[in-house]
Amino acid sequence: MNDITVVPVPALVEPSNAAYELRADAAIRSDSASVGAYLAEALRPATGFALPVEAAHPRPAIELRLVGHGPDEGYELVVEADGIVVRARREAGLFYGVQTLLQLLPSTVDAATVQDGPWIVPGGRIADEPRFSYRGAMLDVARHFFGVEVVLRFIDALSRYKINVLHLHLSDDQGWRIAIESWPQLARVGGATQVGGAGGGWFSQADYARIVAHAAARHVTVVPEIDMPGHTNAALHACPALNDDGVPPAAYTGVEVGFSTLAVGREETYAFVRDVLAEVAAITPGPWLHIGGDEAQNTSAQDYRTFMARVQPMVTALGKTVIAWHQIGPTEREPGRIAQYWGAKPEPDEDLLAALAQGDRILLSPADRVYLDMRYTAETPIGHDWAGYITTQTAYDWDPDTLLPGPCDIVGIEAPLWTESVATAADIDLLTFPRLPAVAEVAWSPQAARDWAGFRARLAAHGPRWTLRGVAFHPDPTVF
Ligand code: IFG
Repeated sequence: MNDITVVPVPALVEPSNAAYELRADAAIRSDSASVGAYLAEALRPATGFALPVEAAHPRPAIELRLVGHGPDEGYELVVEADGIVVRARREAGLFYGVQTLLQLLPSTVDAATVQDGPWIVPGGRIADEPRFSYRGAMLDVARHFFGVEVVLRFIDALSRYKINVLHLHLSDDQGWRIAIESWPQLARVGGATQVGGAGGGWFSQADYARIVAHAAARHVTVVPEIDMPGHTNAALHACPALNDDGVPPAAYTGVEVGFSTLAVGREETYAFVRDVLAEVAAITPGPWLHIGGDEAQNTSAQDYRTFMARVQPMVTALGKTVIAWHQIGPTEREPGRIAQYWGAKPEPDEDLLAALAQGDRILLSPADRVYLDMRYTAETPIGHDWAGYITTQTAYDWDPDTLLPGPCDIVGIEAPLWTESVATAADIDLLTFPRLPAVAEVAWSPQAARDWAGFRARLAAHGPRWTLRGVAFHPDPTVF
């Protein structure tokens, strides 16, 4: 296990002189049917091996064992000449041990067709666990809509790097993207367009259930966001009753922000919010509902506080925990809420300071480090630059513990991809790879175990894997 190219880098690697060769007669024995099946399906195309998965086997090549001890998402991986064993307290740990194992095999294992072996795994022991429990990526499906298949592919890609949360930005000025049965016009009318005017779309609740199930099988929790009270033109356009004068604004297909607001003094607004949150909560098994709260520039500070004081308890009453952009900081605090910080240095941020003063837990999304819609350089054909350029090194070379002023309870890190300028799956790939694996390592690996020089050498070895998997990544010269 010398010079391994695993990303995120494991907490502890103890190389040995042994090695294991996976052969055609190999069998997998697994305490977890789902992780066993995942591993077999990941190995079969490139090896061409049958790789039966069995609950009991006299001499399995690979064994996935659930044991009654160890850290929540941690695992131990031991590779010896006569076999490989992954041990974990939970299935998620087995899944993460499998991701590491796949990265210990030659990169050709990621091919969709049979490749030549030998399939050698270097020997040794890895003991690993994550630094942060919330390791997320966000996909904005509101500015440009992306169908289920694109979202499932995004989940496949991020789960290989032990990312365990997918935040879906489901509503904004340009589009409403989740069907709400009690307000059918929301998606039908509010989802009819997108940035630029052509196209649009939305998820039926069955589509959303497919996304949730695919994510769960890869130990990814879905966090739905209904952005309020700002970023609401699509809802206002779709529902005349939400507008104070009953006259809906036109559909918006531009890229400005901050101009829309729900009518805070109108009772229909709270009936709308209650119905929407109830339906979204009912189809979301995860613990969190994201209620947005950013850029409510057309909502007075008092109205914003009034709105949030009424809406946050609705989330709690649904048995969920509030996540909101850190502008929520000054409002009445809801127990357990998470403020998602998206500031960029060096602005002193009153809302963040208020969130910290209230004891909010913090989800870090520093825009000048992890906003995947930022260009890499001035030459990047799509993306923004308001938070600066973000190369893979910029995304990697920082310490979450020293980012914010003063002590705070950091739940983890999330890399948002806003899609004003992102229209295709190839655009998603270009901005996401290689920077999301960099953020994944910041969120998973011990600070002391990681450094840019070592990371870039390891990450460069992932280029061939992405090519084999059809990921149209950016060949960032700071990496390759
Ligand atoms: N800020 C807005 C997003 C998006 C983004 C693009 C947040 C929380 C700029 N809000 O980021 O809607 O427009 O970089």
